[in-house]
Amino acid sequence: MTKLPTTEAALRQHEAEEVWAAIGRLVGDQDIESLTPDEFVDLALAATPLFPADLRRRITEYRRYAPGGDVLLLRGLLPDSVAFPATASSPSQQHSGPAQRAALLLAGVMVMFGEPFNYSTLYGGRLVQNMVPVPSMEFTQTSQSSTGMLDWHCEDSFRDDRCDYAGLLCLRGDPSGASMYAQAKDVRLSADAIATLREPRFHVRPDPAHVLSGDVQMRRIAILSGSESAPEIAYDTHHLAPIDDDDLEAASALRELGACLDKVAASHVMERGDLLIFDNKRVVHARTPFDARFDGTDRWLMRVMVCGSALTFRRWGQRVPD
Ligand SMILES: O=C(O)CCC(=O)C(=O)O
Ligand SMILES: [Fe+2]
Repeated sequence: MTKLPTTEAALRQHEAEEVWAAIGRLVGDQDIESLTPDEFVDLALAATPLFPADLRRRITEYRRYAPGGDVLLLRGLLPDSVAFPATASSPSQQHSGPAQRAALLLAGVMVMFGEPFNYSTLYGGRLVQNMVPVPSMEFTQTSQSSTGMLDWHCEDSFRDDRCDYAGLLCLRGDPSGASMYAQAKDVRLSADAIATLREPRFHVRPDPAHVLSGDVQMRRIAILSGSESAPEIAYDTHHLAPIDDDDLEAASALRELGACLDKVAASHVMERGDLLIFDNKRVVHARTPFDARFDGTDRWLMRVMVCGSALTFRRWGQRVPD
């Protein structure tokens, strides 16, 4: 397994303490859960200047040219002294106390990438979702899984307005649950396979984490697109297939791609205070199995998805589109 393709930046403990205290002052005695999604993001915008200038500079650099790779790892964001409540028991569980402050901290970083959003069909439309194990979901292909591998996917490939970036903040780690990443620009395949993957010969089924009413049409897509130096990718191990069952060339190119992703994969075990941001158009990700205890001490990540395009955001006309 190769090293994570990333620029890494870390806050020192005293910087993390200062940011945490300043965010505490910003929150005051407000219950963040009572804010509308837009009010919450306005508060997150007020949190942005509280981060050290070097961290903000790294983010700008990453957004422009991603010099260190398409994954950005920021570390040490949560001071050691903070005690978090029991791990949330569902993706849409509300936050209390220090978990509210962590959610705002995460949003305060993510708002530097664009507009935080969620779909109304996903985890109650909450802007800050919990990636936590849920009983009886151990082997699903959703963030609620644990004992089973969460296989290669991009967030919401079935939507053409899928997020540009996603950020995962670790409140509680698990030594066996590794986050895995593969960059589209590292994919090496035969010229024929690449050409096939660049054609719209595939379609993708909705992600099972979404609660959808009625039949949603499978989206017709090319797997690879964009420039050769910074190619984009839409991929999902389980929900993607050639449109035509007889298209053996497309099926074979997909298989080759899957094997190549395994080869170029990098992994990182998230530790408390890590914030991992990935480019959802240029990176495919996965998570290795881990054991869930369901006793409040399980792995707990918070996620915020971001729309980096003001144009797309205006088209939605709301922060939680359908
Ligand atoms: O838990 C992780 O590391 C990633 C989770 C994830 O990819 C998802 O929920 O879509
Ligand atoms: Fe994911």
